[in-house]
Amino acid sequence: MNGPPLSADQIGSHNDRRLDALRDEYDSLGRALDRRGVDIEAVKARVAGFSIALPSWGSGRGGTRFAKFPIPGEPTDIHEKLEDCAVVQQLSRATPRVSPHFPWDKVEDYAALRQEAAALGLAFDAVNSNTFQDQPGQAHSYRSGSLAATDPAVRAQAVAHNIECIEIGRQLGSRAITVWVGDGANFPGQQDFAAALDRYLESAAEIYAALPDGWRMLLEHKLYEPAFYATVISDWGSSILAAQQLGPKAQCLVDLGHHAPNVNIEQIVARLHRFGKLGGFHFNDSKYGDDDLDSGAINPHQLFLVFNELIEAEARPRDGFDPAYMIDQSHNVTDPIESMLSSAEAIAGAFAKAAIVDRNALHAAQDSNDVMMAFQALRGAYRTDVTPIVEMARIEAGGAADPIALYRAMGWRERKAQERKPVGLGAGIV
Ligand code: PSV
Ligand code: MN
Repeated sequence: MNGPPLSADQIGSHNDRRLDALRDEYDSLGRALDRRGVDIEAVKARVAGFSIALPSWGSGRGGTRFAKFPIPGEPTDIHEKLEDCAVVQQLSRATPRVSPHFPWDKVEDYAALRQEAAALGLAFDAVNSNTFQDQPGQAHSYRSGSLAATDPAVRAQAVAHNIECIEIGRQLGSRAITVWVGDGANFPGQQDFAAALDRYLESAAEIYAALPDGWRMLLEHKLYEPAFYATVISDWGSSILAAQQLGPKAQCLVDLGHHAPNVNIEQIVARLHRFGKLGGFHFNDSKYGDDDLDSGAINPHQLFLVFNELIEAEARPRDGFDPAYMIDQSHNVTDPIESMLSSAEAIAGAFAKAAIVDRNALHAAQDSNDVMMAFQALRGAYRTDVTPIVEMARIEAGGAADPIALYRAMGWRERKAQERKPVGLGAGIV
């Protein structure tokens, strides 16, 4: 069984070259924050305690519906995906869990897979079901929907698949299932909106009933795609209504790319939390639609504002506030390991910025309707370069000062290009 891909020495000697300069930058930032009444050590401790799950599917090159351009050495199965995720975790120390997707990640022996992950320094996060594609040998097609299909046999098959995912997740040590369905319509008149939602709710209740103790069912909404006229769980409103009807173990998952352009996602976060239904996140970024670009690449300010709401929520927890943070990106033009390293850093940075917001000043300004000072409380934190905090937390946890530089220097992908079989051409949204 493989151990972690890098040795402590490799990381240590990389870090040694950077430590003096980093200490200087960290101390200088510490003094600046101290003048603002912020204890840098306390912020660093919060950053050290923050983690995000990696999507198993994000370790391969994604594609658009036009094409996929694989790179030599990309992973071809869950074992190789875990190896790559272990590289990300070792270098970033912010991504200790992997969120698997079935049937993409199916194996014979899940107890062995769990051990394999543990030997690589990884555990498993929420399992994801897939009823948006047909699989070879499958009895019924999902071409006309899955959990909301009109054909009861299709619905039964989709429910059974989700229950199988829960069973696999149980063996992997996972505590949640994320359910996203593409069910919807491409044409006006195609679907009876009310009946489709009824069918979805009935199927979802069967999955809910199979949840083991301590498990959550995360409902992921998405405005459109693959259905281009109407989607059954299209928005946070449909999602929270469904979660409320299902019961306390059902919560909503917010994928940042699954909303109409310009929608105020941070407000959605606050609303879902208000009703104890904020279950998790799929982090990514977008310019136009569900672009699945790297977190913080397009709109880092939005990411900061989302974390600002999360920090508010953390201070005022409702119903065991414990969101599952995950990345969900499609790396079409970059090395997926580099994208995940860059995204983990961007997400941790947004969290750190939100953690240094002067909450007293913000709340006082809000209460006295001092608009400019409320805005300045956020602005002051957002314009602070928190890189030394994130870097110091990472190094102290055993990670690399410059994860992408060390990743390139270790020649991982080149080595894997010799060892792994090439993946095929083709198109695909993942
Ligand atoms: C759908 O677009 C989605 O965001 C869901 O989370 C899927 O499970 C994932 O992408 C995989 O492609
Ligand atoms: Mn998603």
